Amino acid sequence: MSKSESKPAAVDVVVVGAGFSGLYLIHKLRGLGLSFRVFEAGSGVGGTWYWNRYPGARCDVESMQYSYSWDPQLQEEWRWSETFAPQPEILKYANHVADRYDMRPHIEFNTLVEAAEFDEATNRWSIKTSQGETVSARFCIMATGCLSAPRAPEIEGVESFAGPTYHTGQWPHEGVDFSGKRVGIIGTGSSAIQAIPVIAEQAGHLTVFQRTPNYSIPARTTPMNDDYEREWKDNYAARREIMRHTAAGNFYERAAISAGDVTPEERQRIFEERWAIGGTRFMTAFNDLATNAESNEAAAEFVRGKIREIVKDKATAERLIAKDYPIGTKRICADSHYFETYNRDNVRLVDITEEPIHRITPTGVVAGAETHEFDALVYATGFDAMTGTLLRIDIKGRNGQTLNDKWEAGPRTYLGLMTAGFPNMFMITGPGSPSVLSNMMVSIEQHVDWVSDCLANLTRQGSEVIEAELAAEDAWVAHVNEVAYKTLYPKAASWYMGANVEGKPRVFMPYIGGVGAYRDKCDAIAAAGYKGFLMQGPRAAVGAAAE
Ligand code: FAD
Ligand code: N01
Repeated sequence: MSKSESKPAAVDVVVVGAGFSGLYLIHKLRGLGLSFRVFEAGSGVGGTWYWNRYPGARCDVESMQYSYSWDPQLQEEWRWSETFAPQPEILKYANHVADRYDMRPHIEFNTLVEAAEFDEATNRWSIKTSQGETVSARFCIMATGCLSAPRAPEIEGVESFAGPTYHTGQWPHEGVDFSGKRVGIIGTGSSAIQAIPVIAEQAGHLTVFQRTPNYSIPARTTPMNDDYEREWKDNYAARREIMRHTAAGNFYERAAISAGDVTPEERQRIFEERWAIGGTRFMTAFNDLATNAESNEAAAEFVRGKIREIVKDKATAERLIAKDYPIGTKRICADSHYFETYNRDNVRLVDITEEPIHRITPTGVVAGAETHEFDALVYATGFDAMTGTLLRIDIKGRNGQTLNDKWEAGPRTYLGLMTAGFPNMFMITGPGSPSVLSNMMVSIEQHVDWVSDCLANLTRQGSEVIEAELAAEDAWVAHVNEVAYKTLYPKAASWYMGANVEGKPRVFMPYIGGVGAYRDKCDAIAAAGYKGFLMQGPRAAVGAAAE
């Protein structure tokens, strides 16, 4: 008997994905006593940290903060080696959690969910997997991740390159030896900025193809200090609670003043202080860097000055400096010696706005008037973020409507948790929730807690179906938009806006109203009988009763 044959063909819940969202769901669903199955495309747990094994990959949220908070024992026992954990250690942590809580028997690995269809006659989802199985479930929870649909560059001849090619988001498990090799890397986002310094140390020569320069702050990761770790552990409960109610889910000092409230000298001093501390908390040096163009420009100019100081070749420095979008409106990067790497003799920057890539050939890349010959190519070209992974699944809701059709003009959700017309399908950190604008561990836990409380409620009520109301969804989409356009974020052609994928609608996808404020809204909606959600079932119509 095969593994899946020993599993029930009908369950209460199907979970798609075994990253940090899927693992926490296992813990919660077990607690609720519901029957469930978990499908994972990869051969192991960890999601992002399973797939993104490129050299230099690490967290840019402090290790003490980027971890689960749901078991005090776990957070007391686990020890991080550095202030910002490297990818192998985060993956080890995910595996530790899976083993410690005996989660693996619930997960079916190497199993891609290809399709999910809601049957209105039975109020159940029919979920098809790559193993040829169809599973029936009352609820389907998409724990599929926001950054889990990697994109290769759409460049003529991309398939023709004769040497090995590597996408940062699908890095080989056995690692890659670039020693002595001529390597080309396309992209200068967060992944590239982490990978470039490490690859440059190993490769014979590295050529970086940059389309848009990025702002990056030194991460300044250090070995974990015992006293620092102890202080965190002694205060974990209180700090975690504070984090849940902050703007971005982090325990960082956030200034209460505008950059315009201080003298230029004081502003410079504060930026210097943040630069010296390192990491993305640079963006909380003042309270209006995301909203006030002048304050933002002061921060951007400070970083430009740093790049000019670090990079010796003036022309290269100018090419590395972002000038036409506000700092932070494309995901701010955290690096370890990124700009310094351009001072190496074996590294060259090609600005493809000056020397466009014409095509990839079997031996290299033709850009401008030059042919660059390579032994290997790295695509650090990012993801079809937030919606890509969901839309790669053939999802059909009421009346056979596909999610692709419904989201043709951009994602539409209520709270980033559900989308009208697709009953009983939840998304963890879906578009319209703070997700990628936050410490995702905090947002993942909040969503998983909310969804499992909701399932417990439905079970208690005897309701079979929960569905977002269209009017509530429309109001939420309008709110998400309104809040976004009060900030500088829409000014950048970022993946937050869908701008990195040709033809993708330009909609600001995450909710920027803040992790704490968002949590309060979700809690208030649940307390009001799941306002804005319709519920149906043999015994209760909770949503209707609350009207
Ligand atoms: P994922 O980890 O993406 O897991 C989703 C899982 O679902 C994957 O394993 C995938 O294989 C599986 N899946 C998807 N579709 C299907 C399908 N159809 N069938 C079966 N399985 C499927 N966040 C931070 O807060 N701080 C950071 O420092 C940070 N660093 C990051 C660095 C990188 C390189 C990347 C790419 C992201 C980073 N993030 C960071 C965001 C990160 O994605 C989240 O922190 C978190 O790991 C997401 O967990 P998840 O379980 O929701 O999704
Ligand atoms: O992807 P990206 P990523 N020709 O989309 C370029 C998280 N993360 O994997 O900017 C040439 O940011 C593209 O250019 P442009 C984090 O949330 C976190 O680096 O579109 N270039 C860009 O430079 C992050 O934001 C960490 O003009 C092409 C790059 O490729 C998210 O994951 C580390 C191209 C893609 O950058 C995604 O990061 C890593 C083409 N055809 C990731 N297509 C932490 O440190 C694309 N590009 C926490």
